[in-house]
Amino acid sequence: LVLGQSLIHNNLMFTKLFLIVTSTVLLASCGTKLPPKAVYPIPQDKQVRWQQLETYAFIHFGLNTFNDMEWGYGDTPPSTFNPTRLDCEQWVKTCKTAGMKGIIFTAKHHDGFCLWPTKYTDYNITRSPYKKGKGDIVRELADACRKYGLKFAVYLSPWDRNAATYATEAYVKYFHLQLEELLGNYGEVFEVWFDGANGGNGWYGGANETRTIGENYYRFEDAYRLVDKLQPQAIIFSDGGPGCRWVGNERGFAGETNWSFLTQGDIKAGTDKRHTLQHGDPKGDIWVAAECDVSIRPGWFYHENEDGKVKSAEQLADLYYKSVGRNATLLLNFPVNKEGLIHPTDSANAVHFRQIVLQDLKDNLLTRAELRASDTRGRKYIVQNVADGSYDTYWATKDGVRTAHITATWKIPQRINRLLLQEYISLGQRVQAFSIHYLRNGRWEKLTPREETTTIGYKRIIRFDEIETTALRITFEQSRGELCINEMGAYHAQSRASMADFSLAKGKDFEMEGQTETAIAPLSDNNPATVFTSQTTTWTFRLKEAQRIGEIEYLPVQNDLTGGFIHSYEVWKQAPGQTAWQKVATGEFSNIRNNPVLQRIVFTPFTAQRIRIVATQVIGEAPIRIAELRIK
Ligand code: FUL
Repeated sequence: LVLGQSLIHNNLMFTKLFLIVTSTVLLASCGTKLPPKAVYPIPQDKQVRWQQLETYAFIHFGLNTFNDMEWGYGDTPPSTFNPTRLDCEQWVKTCKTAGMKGIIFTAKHHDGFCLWPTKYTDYNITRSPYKKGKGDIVRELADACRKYGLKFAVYLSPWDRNAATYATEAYVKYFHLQLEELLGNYGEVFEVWFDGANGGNGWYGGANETRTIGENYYRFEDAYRLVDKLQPQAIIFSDGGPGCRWVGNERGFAGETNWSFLTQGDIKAGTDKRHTLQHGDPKGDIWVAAECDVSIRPGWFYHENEDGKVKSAEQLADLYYKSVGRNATLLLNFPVNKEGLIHPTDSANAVHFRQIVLQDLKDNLLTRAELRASDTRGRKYIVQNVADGSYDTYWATKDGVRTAHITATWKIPQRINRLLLQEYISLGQRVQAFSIHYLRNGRWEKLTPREETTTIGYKRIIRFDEIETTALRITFEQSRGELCINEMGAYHAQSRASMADFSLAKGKDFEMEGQTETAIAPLSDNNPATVFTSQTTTWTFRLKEAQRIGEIEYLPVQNDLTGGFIHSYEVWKQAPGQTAWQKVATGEFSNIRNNPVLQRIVFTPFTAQRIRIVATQVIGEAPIRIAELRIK
């Protein structure tokens, strides 16, 4: 028996050895068949799956909804929470039709009011008239999500303006217990959302004071361990991750250049490193992709006076291109109203938005093109993989090859105005620069979209003015490693969002008459902190090429109530080849001083060579100060 055993053992050893030797020989003979080496940092599988969700919804609902507030103080009685027609299935069906893959719900906002019957505080839904105190909206929404196949997630505010113990150790225990209760009783969640706001003052059980907390006050490391234990598949959001990061603004856009990396320890909650959050850190050592949170209305919570300010389907489509199309996810907020429903305007615009995006990216012209690559790693990594619609197959280059191009050719000319690129991020984010050329009258001409062609990441969609061509060439010019591209698309989109933004800052598409380039620089840099100060009330823009114009956006100076604000305006156009000016719009920006949110003037699109904006009435103190001005 002993002898027999050792014979079997020897035999096994021999077989193992044989296998190792043969597989080594085989791999050596076709070494290029191995995938390229990962370029660190790389995402966890759950981070890849999370990014594949692309668009998901936020729902802000709570006492604020009933008190017309954004940040309740923590002292409003639960009796004011009284939705009369609440229907979580209506929220879920709306979100689903709008293409949202999941919903993140404000289970507790900064006012501390809990929308589930928590055992840890009385400041909760059981003390409200809703279902005579028997309601549990976290449960209702989790169930509705499951019923319609959406993922579910929770927002639990660390800051709590109701809790008497806030800023002491007792509160931290309470916060962790609440987290445990939420994560343990409502099934699977895909994300846990920890907001960075800590405004300081609050009701705090009647103390009515300002409280400050230290850097590690919430013991987030312990909270994260709890999440990993109870919900290992969940992504943790906080300003700096670890699962995903805030994009540094609440307006729904990521940087054109956007790396999915941060440097460990660099971003603290409530940080001001907005530039890093918006663009990522190219030298970072941890994978933390960006999430773009934005509300469909100016506020996060429902306010009746914002019923006329719901973002249009076109605006939402624009944000899709600036978030999902820039290597981030789009977290779109729906403020549920006092009845407990998503308002019909919000729902109509969101659904229409989805249709625009689907329509824009419906027909991938590359599936009918002949594709060639200047380099290919081997049979498993052929260039045809980029147009096969499968995420897991990709085109890759040989070891050491970091620049290459892909050419698509068609027998008949194609009209194109969108290009989609995806990197196989499981092996890291690599591309640092690329360019697009197309065949025009038999020559390769460089395409100059109005945005940077730098990073790609999980997904990048570039919009440009329509071209007609029989060949397109994408050149990957600089990369952190071998190229791994898993999907590419060329499309002819119909939507108005195809009208690219004109970038005043670059002075490329227009000139502003009578103003220096440095003066106009802040106008469309997407940074509300940089302000254009104007001594005049008339601004004339000369377009280098005549363009179709559909919209003007004006963001007044923020955080400064002195102004000056444009209250009433006129817009004039000069058509190509003409000298006469024609008035195309007049109007006013009501309530601009109290609520200096983004203002829009939408026209029936017209073609113009020059545009003039005149402020016919100014409020606040002169001079006029403009944070952003965009002509689209
Ligand atoms: C912010 C919060 O202070 C807002 O109220 C809202 O919840 C938003 C999503 O995050 O920082």
